[in-house]
Amino acid sequence: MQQLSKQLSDGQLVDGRLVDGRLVHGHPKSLYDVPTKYCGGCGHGIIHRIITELIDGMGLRERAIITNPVGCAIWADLYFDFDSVQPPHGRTPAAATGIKRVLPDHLVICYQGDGDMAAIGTAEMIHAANRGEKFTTIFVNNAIYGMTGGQMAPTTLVGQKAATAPDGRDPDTAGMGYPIRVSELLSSLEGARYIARGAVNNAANIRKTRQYIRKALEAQMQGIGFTMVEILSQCPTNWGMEPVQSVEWLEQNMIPVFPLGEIKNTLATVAAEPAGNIARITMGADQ
Ligand SMILES: Cc1ncc(C[n+]2csc(CCOP(=O)(O)OP(=O)(O)O)c2C)c(N)n1
Ligand code: SF4
Ligand SMILES: [Mg+2]
Repeated sequence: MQQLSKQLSDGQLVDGRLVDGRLVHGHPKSLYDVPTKYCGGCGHGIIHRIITELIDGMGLRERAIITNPVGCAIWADLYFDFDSVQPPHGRTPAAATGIKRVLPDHLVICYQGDGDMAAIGTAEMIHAANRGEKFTTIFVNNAIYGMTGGQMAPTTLVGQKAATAPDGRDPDTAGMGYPIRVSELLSSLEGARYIARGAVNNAANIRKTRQYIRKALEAQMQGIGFTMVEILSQCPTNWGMEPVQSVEWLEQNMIPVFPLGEIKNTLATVAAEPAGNIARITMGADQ
């Protein structure tokens, strides 16, 4: 018992966690200590927690700016105790581009849902990634439009029921298309330097997701181009499930379609060079 007390008192609080000690989560300074509007079992709150722990740990609260999406995380400015902006639906990459270009020494995070990013904001995101804009996108993929009542999103699984697909998403007879794998799509762009996909359905995946986000934020602060972490996240309310069932559903149904891991990692090779490894053509005056 004495040994345990000594270990606890020796532990240091870093990023809101005890390291070298064995217990206790502190409350991140960057996260207001208030009840949230999110439903029980929602993944957004876990993701907020990870982001704020990392911002605290990196000592960047005074230089952090987040662009909040239109979607259930539209409430995020009630929880994040650092600067935030609320652009129109899908336009957060454009806003994040402007902010990062004007304030390059700031940590700029572009928070987006799957409807926000992969439907209405597809053009903004593809071009921001292609230009190698130096902000970090946190892409919350819950395979549904959460805020507006469970309509089909571009990431809704084949066969998954939604308010606008009551018999399940049907690419063949109903022409609803297939789930878009945004991370794989953006990975083909030269300006995208780091893209990973995590999940928040269990402790191991949360831990791994945290590592991906840390890597992306650190790369951003080193001036390396576009970075993104996609996060598979549960929406028990619109999936019509209890929270426990929803984390199992995510594991069994979403992960096989959206595999976890680092999809693209060029951090070691590209460092802070200009985006793109395509050979540049030299054109003389006579050409
Ligand atoms: C221009 C515009 N079109 C449509 C909407 C309605 N709308 C609000 S949130 C939303 C979808 C949100 O889904 P998602 O981005 O997946 O976020 P989630 O709530 O699932 O986290 C839509 C279509 C809007 N607010 N503005
Ligand atoms: S509707 Fe879904 S995404 Fe929105 S707060 Fe509830 S569980 Fe979360
Ligand atoms: Mg969604």
